[in-house]
Amino acid sequence: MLDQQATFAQIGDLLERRRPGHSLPGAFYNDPAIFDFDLREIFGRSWLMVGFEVEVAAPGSYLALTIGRSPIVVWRGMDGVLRGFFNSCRHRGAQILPDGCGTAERMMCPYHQWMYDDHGALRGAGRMPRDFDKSEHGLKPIHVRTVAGTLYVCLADDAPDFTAFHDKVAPMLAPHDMLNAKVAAQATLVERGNWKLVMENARECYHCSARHPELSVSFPTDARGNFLSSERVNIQNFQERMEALGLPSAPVEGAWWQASRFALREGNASITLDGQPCVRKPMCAINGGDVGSMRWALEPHSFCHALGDFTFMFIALPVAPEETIVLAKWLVHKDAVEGVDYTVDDLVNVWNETNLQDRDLVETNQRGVNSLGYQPGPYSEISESLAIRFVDWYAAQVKAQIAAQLASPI
Ligand code: 3BY
Ligand code: FES
Ligand code: FE
Repeated sequence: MLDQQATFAQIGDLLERRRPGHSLPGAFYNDPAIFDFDLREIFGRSWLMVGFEVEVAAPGSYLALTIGRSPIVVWRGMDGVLRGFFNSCRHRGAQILPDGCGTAERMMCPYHQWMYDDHGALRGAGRMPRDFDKSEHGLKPIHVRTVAGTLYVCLADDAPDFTAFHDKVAPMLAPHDMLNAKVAAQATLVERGNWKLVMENARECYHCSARHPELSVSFPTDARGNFLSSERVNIQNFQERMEALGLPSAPVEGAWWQASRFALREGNASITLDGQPCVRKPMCAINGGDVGSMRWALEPHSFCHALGDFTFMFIALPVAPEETIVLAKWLVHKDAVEGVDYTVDDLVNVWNETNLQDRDLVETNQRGVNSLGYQPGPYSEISESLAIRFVDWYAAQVKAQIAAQLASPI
């Protein structure tokens, strides 16, 4: 405890001395103690996007993935109710289901075959004493919520309030009909960089025109940091036009989330190699599927784009101080037939290329911030406003958690 308090005090002190509007002191990008802190206090307390409700549509279907060092599972019970659990056995802690999607009416631990039902209750535990109380050894629950077919979890006992995010964003996502969709492709990328470098990079388009030629065809890479104003596109007109079509579009945000519909470059209706839709059966058919991009993003780890023809999800999952997994998913209309209405190559092309290009940039950034010569540098207020928003949010979270922990009795 003393050690932990000393570490907290050091982290707090380092943050106190950071220069506003500048990248973080180097330790925030490579120090193991700060990484542990991030897993516990940031990823352990925030709402995190994990995928789409269609991945857990049928009774018994589950989605298992590892957040930091915590395997979790979102599981639809046989009664149709979605529940979430730590995917760790209550015997000696083994991970029960492997990461991925599947279907199970019960969950059996592969180690000593303890058996749990779809409510997380322990039903079978062989060779335990007569008075062993199974009811004391159910799976530990986590919070699960959905918003218009998108899926979120929070591992904390007390989750941050979800209401405003849900209520404001649900009507914006609803026209994209994500409950009548399917995951058409997924990609996992291992990046040799701290998760904050992954996210800072994901939160700015300062580098986009130079480094993302494919994305730059359709994406307003010249726009200001929040994509809401640009010399080329009159965003106000665009949003008014979209609202008139019944698509809520105006920017909304809370401390840990943001959402808005923004215009693609003139003449483009999707984020594809030629800027034209690549799925013949649209998810949102309004205006012929030409509806710009409905973007939503959560601190600490995600951004998504819902276009007329597909939806793209990007989430960052920290693995080690200098290693992060980027998990990407592409959603299309459930009736779109591969090879007839779309090809996976066309669907994934731009974001796959973009993610690979970003991986290089993140790894390049990591090598430089590890240098003895690294000194925090200034963000561009015009082009990196969302990166500033991300580090400010992070710093505020860290400070709040440190204050709470240092104040709590030992
Ligand atoms: O946050 C976003 O939506 C985008 C996607 C490309 C780069 N990044 C700023
Ligand atoms: Fe799961 Fe032993 S660790 S049954
Ligand atoms: Fe990028």
